Amino acid sequence: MKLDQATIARLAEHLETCELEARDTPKITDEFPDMDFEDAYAIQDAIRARKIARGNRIVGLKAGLTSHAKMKQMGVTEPVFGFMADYYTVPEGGEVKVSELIHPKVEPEIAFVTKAPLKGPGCHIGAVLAATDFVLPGIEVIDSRYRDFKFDLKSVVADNTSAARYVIGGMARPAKEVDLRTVGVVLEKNGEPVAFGAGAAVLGHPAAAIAMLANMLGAKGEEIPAGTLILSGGITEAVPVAAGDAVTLRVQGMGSVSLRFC
Ligand code: 0L1
Ligand code: MG
Repeated sequence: MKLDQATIARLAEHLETCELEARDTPKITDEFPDMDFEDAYAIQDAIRARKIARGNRIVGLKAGLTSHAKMKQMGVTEPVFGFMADYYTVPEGGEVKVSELIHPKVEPEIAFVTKAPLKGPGCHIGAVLAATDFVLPGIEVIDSRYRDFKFDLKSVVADNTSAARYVIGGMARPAKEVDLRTVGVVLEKNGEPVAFGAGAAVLGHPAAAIAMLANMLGAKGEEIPAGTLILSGGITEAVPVAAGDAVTLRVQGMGSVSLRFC
């Protein structure tokens, strides 16, 4: 680690305040170019601890930047991992207040819910499928706290991977009954299809993103507990949204899920 505890705490407070006040900021590596990934995840953990101390619950985990489309869109080369707090949750068909966000975008995802713990190292797609209770469609609303969505991987990890809101819904299906590589998704904005893809866009198989998360946590002596909701990452590039927009995700064989922006 390159940063001391006081700096980690200060950066966590800064980034979380930007989130809560919907204010943007330059990326933190401008000030701390030598910070490493351990520092970045320590800042994310400190943000999580601040929320828990305030009475929020952590209701899920996420993988981000898991598709080539997203990596190309953001100019990065590796996946990242974050968490979902209780107030990020939007009910199916519910509203997201744009005034609470900076510059939201939506992305189509496959959500996993586990029924057994997953622990790395050595976690693989087979272990993930065996430990998955069901999968279902999810829309993630991302909202980087960095000005103009301009960041590098360490800055985005510290910023809890731009996590902001999410909705899950549609039809929950046992993972073994769906070919998650060929499953097709259509993202619609105001009734118009705006992005299309198939599950294989996520690291060849969305379960591979969950295995990567288990392996990353395993390296720290942690595991994904049974009953965890995990968003496996955007299948397409992210689509900007504004007040008045209605977004629907249709996933082949799994129904649809929607939200609105007001
Ligand atoms: O969930 C995601 O893929 C987002 C990861 C962070 C990068 C971004 O803000 O696009
Ligand atoms: Mg995402």
